[in-house]
Amino acid sequence: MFSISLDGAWGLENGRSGERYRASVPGFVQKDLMEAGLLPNLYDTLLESKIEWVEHDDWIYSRKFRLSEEALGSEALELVLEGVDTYAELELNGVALGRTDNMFLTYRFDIKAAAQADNELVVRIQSPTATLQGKEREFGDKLTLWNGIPARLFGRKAQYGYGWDWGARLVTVGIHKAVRVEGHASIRAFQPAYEISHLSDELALLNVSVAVDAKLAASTAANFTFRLYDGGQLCAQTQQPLTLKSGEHRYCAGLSVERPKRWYPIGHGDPHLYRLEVVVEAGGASVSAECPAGLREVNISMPYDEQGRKFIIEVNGIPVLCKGVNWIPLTLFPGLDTAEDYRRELEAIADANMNMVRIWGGGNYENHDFFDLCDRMGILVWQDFMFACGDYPDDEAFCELVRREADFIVAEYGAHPSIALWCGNNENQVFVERSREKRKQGYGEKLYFEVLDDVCAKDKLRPYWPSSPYCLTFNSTKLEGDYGDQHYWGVWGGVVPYEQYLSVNGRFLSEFGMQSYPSMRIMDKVDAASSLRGKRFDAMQKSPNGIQRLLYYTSGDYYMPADKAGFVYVNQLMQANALRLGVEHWVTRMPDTSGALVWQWSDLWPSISWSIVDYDKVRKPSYYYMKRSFQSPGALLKRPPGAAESELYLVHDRGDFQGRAVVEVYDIATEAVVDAAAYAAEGKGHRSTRIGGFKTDVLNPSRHVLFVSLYDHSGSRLARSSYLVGKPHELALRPARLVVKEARGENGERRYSLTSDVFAKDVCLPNVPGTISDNYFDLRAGETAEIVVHGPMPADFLAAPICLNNIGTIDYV
Ligand code: BMA
Repeated sequence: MFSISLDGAWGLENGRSGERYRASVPGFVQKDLMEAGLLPNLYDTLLESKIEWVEHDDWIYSRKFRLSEEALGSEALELVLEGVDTYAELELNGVALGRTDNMFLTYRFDIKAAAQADNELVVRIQSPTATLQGKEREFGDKLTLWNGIPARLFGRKAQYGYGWDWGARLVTVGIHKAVRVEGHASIRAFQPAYEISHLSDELALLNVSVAVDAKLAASTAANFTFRLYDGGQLCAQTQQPLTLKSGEHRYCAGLSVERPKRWYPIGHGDPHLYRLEVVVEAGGASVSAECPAGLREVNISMPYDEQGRKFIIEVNGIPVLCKGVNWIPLTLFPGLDTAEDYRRELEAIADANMNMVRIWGGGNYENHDFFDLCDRMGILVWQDFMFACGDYPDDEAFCELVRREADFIVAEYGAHPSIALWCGNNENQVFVERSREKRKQGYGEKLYFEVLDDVCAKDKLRPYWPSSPYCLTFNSTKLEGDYGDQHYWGVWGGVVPYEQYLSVNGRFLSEFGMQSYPSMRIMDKVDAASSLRGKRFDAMQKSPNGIQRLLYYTSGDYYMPADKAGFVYVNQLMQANALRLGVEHWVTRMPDTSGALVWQWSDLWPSISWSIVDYDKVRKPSYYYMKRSFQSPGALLKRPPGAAESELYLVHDRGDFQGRAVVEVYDIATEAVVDAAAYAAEGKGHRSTRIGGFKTDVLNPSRHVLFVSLYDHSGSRLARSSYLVGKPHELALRPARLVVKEARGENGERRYSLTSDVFAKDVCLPNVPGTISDNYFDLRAGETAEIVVHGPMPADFLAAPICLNNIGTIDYV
């Protein structure tokens, strides 16, 4: 087999004006025009009206390429496009090859007849918006939605492109994945797969299979060899003579593995990976394919209890406390991410003591690089199908297109053990319910309960869950919280105080969030001179009444700072306070609550949003707060509303623990520990255990701060965090003199020791685009904290720590 890449420079023509440009493949028209300076860049937050014209035009991509005699002589010659966005007609040397209509699919066209030595390939992409609006008119019924325009619902194109409540409208047009010519023998093997029919410490029995496309006139005898490798070591093999039929079919065999090593998620064991290789020999040709293989069982356990039913994701029989984030695409240009881009994000996620990422249904299916990293790191993936926040059509053609997409996605990515479950959609159950009142089946119901359910039923490696959230029943979304997974948006969405989190007892919080401004790095790039009322900042806020809500929540926690940077600092801290309260409440409820996934991980443009890492990759305080709250084992303090006593919990989701916890009361007026209590921290199994209480109603919110530490049985400190008795504005902080000393580590990393003369609240190095070992922590007087900054820093980087003590405030509110 050979493969000739057609990636690189292509010609690009505007279908209306005939104007010509240079294009990059993989890429997008908008990206090329931005790079050529013909469209505003993404920090111009008023860009939407200046770029919209692109989505209303047709665009013609073209390129020439040569094929050798040998290439032309191969038995099968195919043009492979891993992704086209979205509606295109293809022509090779003037011969029509076919069309594309789903940006999530890979397309193959037989070019045996059309190919010659000198070739010209033309890809005519129709205006996505005109095409989708045409479909909308044809469908007739009016479909409802949140975010974007109704036309988006009719296409298999990343839904967020039409604008979301955290991102600009940028309706991409392009060839966004690799293009190549492939020549091969009359057979091609692809998408190897495995099912686990038995898994014990002694033995794993696998049903292995591979798809073969045979361009053969008649059935032919073939020999299949399936091999399982553990690193370089062959550990199981089976050979099977089978008869190849013409066309695309799947062929199976059995494989047994002695003393199998299981794949475990982070914190529960080694994420052991095997490699499955398949060789198919037929008629003198030999072709092969391979995939990762992870031996693990995943199921959703839903035992009944007094409240309803728990929702526990079990891996290899272990109940896992799922801690993590919701993932939206990394950029406004879906599909262009590299392994390096993913590595940076996933390492940061794992570093924050998280073990699950939910790929949200309004975005894009990420690629193998993403899942390979999750496989290797032991990160669990909750994978939505790409439907979000709306009524979806259910005519036959649309259902068929979705079936093809799901078949492809499940076969292409299903071998990755990190994918813990497939989920039908994001937040569409409420649309199903609502439309059921006027039609027999709700909009989209057929997709999530028939089409996707059918396809996923064939995947034996993981469960299928019809929607997120979903509470196991039709005719009510009210039970959400007692059954199934829950998106809780009373805080922010319902503008209730974030303390309300403490009364939310969902079984698996797959979404909840609080907004904040991005770092001053971004604010200054967008508009250094403007007040927060500036138009360019307004445009960054896509959520209705966003600025009012931010002021409401921020003023609940803090005095109003005198300047913009001060406001951004406390506003970000408010987000961290809110998320922390919710997360620690849910984590301490394990197993009654077994998941907390923060909405949302990162930003794909300079937005004011729920992200915990901003568009410049500056980690917000929430990132560091979540890292502490998710630490395992952990000791967390929870104060039920109005209670005299705070409850101390040991979180031992990773299994039995025995150690010691200490609660100290620190008086910031005298800079001394004035009270302390020690607790035996013991817990059995995978859960959280209440290990004691601590009287907090007698404490003074202006001067007392609680420090909670957890020690292992040998006395080493595993964790320490601090809690306030009241709100941060109640603390009588004094001006702090922060002293920073810099040293270079052996690997060039910068090490800083920070000290303060008085208790300092939320000490941080702000605006650092990258990795800091810790940030936004409290320092007692005279105490030293050492933090490490990794990676290259911008030239203007200055280690200038700040803390809440020194933020100037206005004096009348
Ligand atoms: C959730 C998500 C998104 C949205 C977010 C913030 O419900 O599913 O659709 O961006 O809320 O509003």
